[in-house]
Amino acid sequence: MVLRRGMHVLPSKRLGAMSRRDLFRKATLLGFAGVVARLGAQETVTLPFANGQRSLVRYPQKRPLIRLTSRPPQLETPFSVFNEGVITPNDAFFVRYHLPNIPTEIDPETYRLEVKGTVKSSLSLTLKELKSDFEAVEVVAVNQCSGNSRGFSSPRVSGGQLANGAMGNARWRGVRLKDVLEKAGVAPNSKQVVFNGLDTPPAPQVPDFVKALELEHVMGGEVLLAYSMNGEDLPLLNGYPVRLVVPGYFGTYWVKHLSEITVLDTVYDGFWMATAYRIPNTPGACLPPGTVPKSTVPIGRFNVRSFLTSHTEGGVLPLGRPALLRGIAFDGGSGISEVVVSSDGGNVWKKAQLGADLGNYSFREWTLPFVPASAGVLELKVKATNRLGESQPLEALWNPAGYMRNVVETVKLEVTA
Ligand SMILES: Nc1nc2c(c(=O)[nH]1)N[C@H]1C(S)=C(S)[C@@H](COP(=O)(O)O)O[C@H]1N2
Ligand SMILES: [Mo]
Repeated sequence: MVLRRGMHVLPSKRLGAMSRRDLFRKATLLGFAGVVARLGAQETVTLPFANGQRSLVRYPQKRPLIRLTSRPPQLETPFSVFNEGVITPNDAFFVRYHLPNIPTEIDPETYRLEVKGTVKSSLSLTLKELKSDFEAVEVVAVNQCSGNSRGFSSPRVSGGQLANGAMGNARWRGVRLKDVLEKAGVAPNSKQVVFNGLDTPPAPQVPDFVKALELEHVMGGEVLLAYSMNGEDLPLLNGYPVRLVVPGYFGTYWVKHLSEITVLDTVYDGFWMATAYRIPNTPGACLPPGTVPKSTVPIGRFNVRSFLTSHTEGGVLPLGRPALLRGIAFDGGSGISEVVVSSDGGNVWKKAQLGADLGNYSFREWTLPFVPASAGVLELKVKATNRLGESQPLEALWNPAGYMRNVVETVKLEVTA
């Protein structure tokens, strides 16, 4: 068991004749066949809401992550990871699936990406062709699950009870979907592009996980077919060998193990577009708590969010001693223009300094020197504004799916004399 678990981290020079690909296959296969490895004595964490007890579990290519479910694997990133840097390491990146039948082994030689539907010529691309026949491009972009932070909804709502760790920021490398569609030749009157991956439903009556984007959105050129994440192959659980990257849009569109792209001249009406992942089409996508929406639209871009990462709830700061507050902010693609921090319940806001700009779709670091001036409870509030002037509400908005939470976060610390 221990040997198997360690296999995928052996240094490459000790591998002898085994190729990297052989190793990858073996590692993924053994990892999944060997049940999820326990970390010695089972470690647990408690997320800050009712029934928040979770186990930390270790999957292949991953460090210990917070388990929401195991079939399919749904793993949340421990929040402390977001203080390690603005790029989320591959082994710490969250994992979300809907269907229990996920691929546990993918052969990059036999993998094909089909492009079909209302196109002049259908394509069946190998991984090699995808990498060599189209221009490679990169984007640093946040992937965030629609249900990120759902566990904080009040009144509570059904769905995965996630804290703030169903998000991550990575440097994605791949090719433009636009370029691939141009090679296939999109027929006039085409409307949408539909995406399917290699995971499959457990029974015929369960809808396959299939998503759609507007053709116009795709032809803007920002949507990528990504084969690399932070300079490495995608981890299996994050979509190896190819996933869709839809900068600024919620993770639901970022289809993993992408195998089929279909251009349609109609609007796709499958379950995961027509029924699931929809938000009320009200301002802020919110409703009075406990009510149901009159009409809905598919979820789209992120709203503005910001977090304090350097200090966590319940932490202690010594009175009069200079501290450096640090955190991250992001939005749906216009870019963060300002982050402010309040230590007096939202009366006075101090402007933080913004860190390196890795592009409008990335986490943006912020820092603020701070000297605690009085002993006792200290409440820090963080609020970001984007270049469109959009910001965050002081009171949490509510909708029945617990989507798009972006309240100004408050972290309570203790200042000791
Ligand atoms: N094939 C496939 N792709 C998928 C999903 C899925 O269930 N199957 N879930 C989507 C959802 S809802 C999210 S939030 C992201 C999560 O990406 P990650 O698992 O790499 O963090 O994957 C998306 N892509
Ligand atoms: Mo999601």
